[in-house]
Amino acid sequence: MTTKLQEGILVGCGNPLLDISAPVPMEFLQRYGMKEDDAILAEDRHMPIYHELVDGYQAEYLAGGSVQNSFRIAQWILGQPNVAVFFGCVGKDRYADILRQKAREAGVNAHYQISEETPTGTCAVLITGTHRSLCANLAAANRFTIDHLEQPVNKSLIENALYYYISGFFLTVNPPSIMRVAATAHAKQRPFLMNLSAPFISQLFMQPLLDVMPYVDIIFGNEAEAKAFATAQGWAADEDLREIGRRLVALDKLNSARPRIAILTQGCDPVLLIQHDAPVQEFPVTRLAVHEIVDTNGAGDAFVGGFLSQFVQGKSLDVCIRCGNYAAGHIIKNPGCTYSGDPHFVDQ
Ligand code: 26A
Repeated sequence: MTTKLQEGILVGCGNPLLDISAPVPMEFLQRYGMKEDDAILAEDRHMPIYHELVDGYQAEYLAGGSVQNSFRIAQWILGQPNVAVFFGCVGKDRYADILRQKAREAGVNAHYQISEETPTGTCAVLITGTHRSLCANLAAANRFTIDHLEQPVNKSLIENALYYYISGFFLTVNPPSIMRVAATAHAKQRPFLMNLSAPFISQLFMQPLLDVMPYVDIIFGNEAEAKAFATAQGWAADEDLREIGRRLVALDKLNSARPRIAILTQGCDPVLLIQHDAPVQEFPVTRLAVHEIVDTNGAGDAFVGGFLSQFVQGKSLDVCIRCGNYAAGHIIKNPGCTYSGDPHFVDQ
């Protein structure tokens, strides 16, 4: 990176989770009623998963949480610390210390709210070949309250930011905080970016998602998430992804001077860029050989991280998306949403 960016120009909220990741047989997923490439919230019947992974499989502990992952990747590519500020709630325990340290190492300025009585959230990452299935036990992450954003230091961090990114996942925790950040972005005419995050968000949290949608300048999602949104909206179930993108872009928007953009990923098929009044653009993805793939956990988050690293530098959408693809390709070759060595993205 050549020019120095203002610190804290990117602000986001999310669920800080410690990932507990292990390769498991398909039978493991079936036993817990889970599907490949899905992400769910843990119910009581899923609670034994975490111990089972640690006791019976080769479990690895990795920093996780979708927004925090994206910000760590953006920081890795930027190479200048503290461009990104992250808010979320953790417990007072060893897992929180790990997350704090991993955020700091990556250069993310994490301002955690701390829950005294609830442990830090975890996410079981079940790896089956090139697929992954996520089961999040939010615990302390679910204790996030809007007061945290009202603390004077945090309030001014939000007001001074120029770009805002929040996951759809955070709709399960605290929609009022999302609305607060979205309203600030809107008042200051600064971009507010969101992610569909998982099919269950559209299935179970459609109303808060629709409430925030008028503020959303850029919406990210993958194929399954876009289809789940379409189905929940009652759009034709077999709707083509491009058409879903067009309809996402056409949903009501407060700032009509800046039409919404949808960016839809589809695994190793091309990324779609859908803009109002323009042909859909496709960005190819370099297909990795199976032996190069360590796990696909965090690929979508890394895509967003790469995108944000360029977006906050005012780069064109073309460069942002190509960097997203670069970042996703890199982290797939590493465990969880982690990187190795220096980034090698050339913006041309
Ligand atoms: C509310 N839920 C279900 C979640 C998550 C989540 N991050 C926030 N909220 N479920 C899984 N993740 C994170 O997604 C990453 C992979 O994209 C996992 O922690 C994992 O690092």
